Amino acid sequence: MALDNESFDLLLATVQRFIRDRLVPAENAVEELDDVPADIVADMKEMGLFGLSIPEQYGGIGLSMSQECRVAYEFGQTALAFRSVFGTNVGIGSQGILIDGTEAQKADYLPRVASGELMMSFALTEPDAGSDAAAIKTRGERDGDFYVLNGGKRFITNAPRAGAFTLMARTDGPGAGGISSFIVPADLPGLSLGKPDKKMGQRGTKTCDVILENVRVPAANIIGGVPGKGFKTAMKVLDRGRLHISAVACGMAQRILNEAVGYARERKQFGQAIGEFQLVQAMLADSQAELYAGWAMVQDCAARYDAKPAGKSDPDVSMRAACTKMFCTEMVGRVADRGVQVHGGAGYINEYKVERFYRDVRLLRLYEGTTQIQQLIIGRALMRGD
Ligand code: COS
Repeated sequence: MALDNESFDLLLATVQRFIRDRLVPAENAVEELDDVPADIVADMKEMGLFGLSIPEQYGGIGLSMSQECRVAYEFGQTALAFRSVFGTNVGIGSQGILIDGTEAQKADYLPRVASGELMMSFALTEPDAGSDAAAIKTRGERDGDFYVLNGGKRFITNAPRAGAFTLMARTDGPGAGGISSFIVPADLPGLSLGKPDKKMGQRGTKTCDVILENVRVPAANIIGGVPGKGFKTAMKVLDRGRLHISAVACGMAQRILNEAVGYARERKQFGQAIGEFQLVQAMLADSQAELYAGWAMVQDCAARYDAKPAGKSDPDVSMRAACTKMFCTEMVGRVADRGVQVHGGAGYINEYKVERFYRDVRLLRLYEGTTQIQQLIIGRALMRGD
């Protein structure tokens, strides 16, 4: 699945214009409102951004992983809250259905996901199960043609905006094999939301708890129709998501580097632009070289992802996605730190955006698997000899 080159180039040019003319000028408004303005969300729907990764047969644009990463790189170059609005529809919220869903589930949900009419969100994490995803406690008890869900999900991105969740619950014994993935409409009786989380950064993104009290979900809403496969579905979704986040990290590194270079050219000390000093150039050079390495990893891994059979997991690609996520998200942390350093005291002041980006990128090393979880995935793959 991929969009033809000519159409993709047009899409990319439209996205670049949209980011430059609409999103960058609205960055401060997002920060103040702690939300993305409704007219921008409407434009995103109009542009088809909610359906970037959904195949054309379900009303989406049908980008390949390589193309999706290229678009994610562009959206990484502005406030991360913008991408987050449609990010779960393109990625972790909908991909479980696309990868492992039945034909009926795809036909029922994906067209509404692609248009943005239905916002979807991914509910795996719980208060006692973050990195140890196979330890989730949310239960799904079979009752005739239904499952009754009880439990709680934590830090769920876009939960306040979601019309439905891809939600993992335990339908059988302990461990990964006892977990099923459900499509859970947000308006089912017994489903409620916690207070919005107050976060270190990424203002304008929405996360909160999801509480399930005797929520009756049709058994037909188990993704793929077969219980016990939900953990693997979640892992496949995350492999893909980790690549997408890596591309976002590279985009943000590019933006921060641009800000730092711009400042280094303008700011004068000791009678010349600070960028003329080799110690400042060294910081810029380290950031450029690391960004180049990270983006090369994203492109290589996305090409490998596209080359494997669709929907099948490949341990080598999973391992490389973990390498890429680890490197790119750590890399953007270093680039952001240097970006602040190049700005000197101004880098600590809210008026300059590097201060905000420094806080925003911190999350990238945590969600969709911490750096330590990526190390664990890579280390295990090496020991297994994948
Ligand atoms: N694709 C397909 N299947 C996978 C897979 C992948 N990428 N990774 C693991 N599996 C399969 C395994 O092959 C195994 O299958 P079998 O039981 O048939 O052998 C099963 O899933 C269980 O795997 P494993 O034993 O490796 O599970 P662990 O409990 O040890 O957990 C980690 C593995 C730590 C990698 C997993 O829990 C994880 O990714 N944690 C981080 C969660 C996360 O990213 N949370 C963020 C939430 S979203 S913001």
